[in-house]
Amino acid sequence: DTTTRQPAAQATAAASGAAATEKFRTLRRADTVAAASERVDTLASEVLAAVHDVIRRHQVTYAEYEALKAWLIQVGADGEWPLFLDVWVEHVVEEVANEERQGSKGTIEGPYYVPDSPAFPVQATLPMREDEPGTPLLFQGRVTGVDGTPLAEAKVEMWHADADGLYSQFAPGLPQWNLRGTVATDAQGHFRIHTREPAPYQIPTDGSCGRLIAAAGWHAWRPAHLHLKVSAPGHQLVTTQLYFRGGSHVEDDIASAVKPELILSPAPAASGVGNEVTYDFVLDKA
Ligand code: MBD
Ligand code: FE
Repeated sequence: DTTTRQPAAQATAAASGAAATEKFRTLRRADTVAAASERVDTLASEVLAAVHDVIRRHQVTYAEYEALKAWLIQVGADGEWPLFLDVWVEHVVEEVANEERQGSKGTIEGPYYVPDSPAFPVQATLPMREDEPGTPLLFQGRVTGVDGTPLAEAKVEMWHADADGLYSQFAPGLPQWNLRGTVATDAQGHFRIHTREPAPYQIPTDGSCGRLIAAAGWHAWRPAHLHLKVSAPGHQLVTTQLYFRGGSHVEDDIASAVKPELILSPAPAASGVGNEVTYDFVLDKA
């Protein structure tokens, strides 16, 4: 009975935030922009002007200004800048970045990606505990180019939360690579991944992001989702997420990262065990 099962240890905002901040520091792309000073001037000036405008229009008080200062300081102390930015800002960056793409839709990466997960051939079961909870899910499909050519040397990287909504390496007590793996396609571009259906994800309620959500009267939930990065030589990598039709918060994701093309409708598996779903990826040329 998964509904009464407790996580092995309590996941705290400070612990998952610190892990996400540390991962970002060590893993972020080395090609970080050496921005022209004009660009910095334009963007910084406009962001500040937008803040000034809000203060004037809403007659922001000194008490409110100091509450903001205290909150911003605490976001850093909790290590929650990756969470804050990926939940409330990244979706627009992704929209702008991938406007021109013809192939599969992408969406935000979020704070919990870790590169170099264990690699598997065509048919794989993601690393998981012996008694891994959740409905078994067979996720299978094909990777092609925009012109329909099967992509034989494609990589399908998947990572997702467990049935308690927890991510390995960001919550205590989980094996390092739990529910994270990289699967290769066969000569026809096919892949098959056995995993467990994830649970919806709740933003930690005990950190700064949780305090903002509570103070504003918002909810703290993302719908259950599978994260993916799909890539192939000579093609653009797609970072995406897939959701489950009818699942909680598919219609009101706190991170605004759901698109209609990204909703799966799994059916009972032919094997009789759990569910299965087919989803094909189309990659643009590099
Ligand atoms: C997640 O699991 C996630 O995918 C995002 C974008 C933000 C917070 C938690
Ligand atoms: Fe996620």
